[in-house]
Amino acid sequence: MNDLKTCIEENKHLINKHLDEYLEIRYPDIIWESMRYTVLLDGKRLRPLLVLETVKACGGKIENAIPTACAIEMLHAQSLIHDDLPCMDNDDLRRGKLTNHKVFGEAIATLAGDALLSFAPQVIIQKTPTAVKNEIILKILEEFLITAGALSLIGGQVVDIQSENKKIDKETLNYIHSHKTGDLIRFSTRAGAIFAEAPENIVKVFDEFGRLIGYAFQIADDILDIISSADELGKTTGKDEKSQKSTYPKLYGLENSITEVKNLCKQAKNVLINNNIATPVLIQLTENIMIKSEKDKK
Ligand code: GRG
Repeated sequence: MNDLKTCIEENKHLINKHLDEYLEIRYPDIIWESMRYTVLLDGKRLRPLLVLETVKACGGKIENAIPTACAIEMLHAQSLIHDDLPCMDNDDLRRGKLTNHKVFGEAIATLAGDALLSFAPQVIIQKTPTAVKNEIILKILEEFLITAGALSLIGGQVVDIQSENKKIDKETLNYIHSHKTGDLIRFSTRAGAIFAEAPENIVKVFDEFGRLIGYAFQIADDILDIISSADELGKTTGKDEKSQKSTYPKLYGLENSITEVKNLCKQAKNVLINNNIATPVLIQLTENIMIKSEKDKK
């Protein structure tokens, strides 16, 4: 089954089923309701899809990686909840609905993000099949915690916030993109290869593939912020310009940004093809990032 749309829908169904189960409501109900709210809203589930497709590409069993794929989606949802808070991007709309703090208030939304962050590693530990070696679980946990921390997502977000209303150089922009967005995508492809017990050189190939599409994904996201409507994206658009964010299109212009997305995606495809580990879904996913950034030309 190679059609990307079908694959995305099947993956969504599988991941949502497990997220719903893991996030059953306990006492106090309000925190679980708030956690569930953003996690279960209609997102693309791109990161879980990358985990599971990489497992398949490496010949592993997807059931071993489902808890980690869900934990990554929880971490992603946590970053969205906190990113939308008034003290950060101050947004009202996410995944086509009101943001978490608009529904539950700032205190519960902040705590829901915190709770997701500490619940996700518990899911990895408690729900990964016992057949998976402890050393793999430990490696995944280490990489999860690094990705969630100051060396990665938080570091990227901090530099992003500090760069508002400032002219920044290419290195700083690179730091923001690769840490704020790229690292979670990179961890998703790495995790897939690690669960499939792929040899170190193949883990490195998926690391590079994840790095390239992660970078392209953030540039494409910034392009879409300029060329799309809120209805199409399910989140407020034109925000980067309003808050004087340092983005690739701002620094290099729209046309150069589209060219850069194309170059990165071509490189990403070549990394898979040259190492004989390309699958139709991974290739189509990469092409999809490219196509999205070109939307304005149609
Ligand atoms: C990890 C403790 C901790 C804090 C997070 C707030 C923060 C620090 C980082 C912000 C990270 C962020 C929101 C980056 C933007 C990434 C991005 C392009 C999101 C959109 O992803 P999609 O398009 O969204 O996959 P859906 O809704 O489809 O999942």
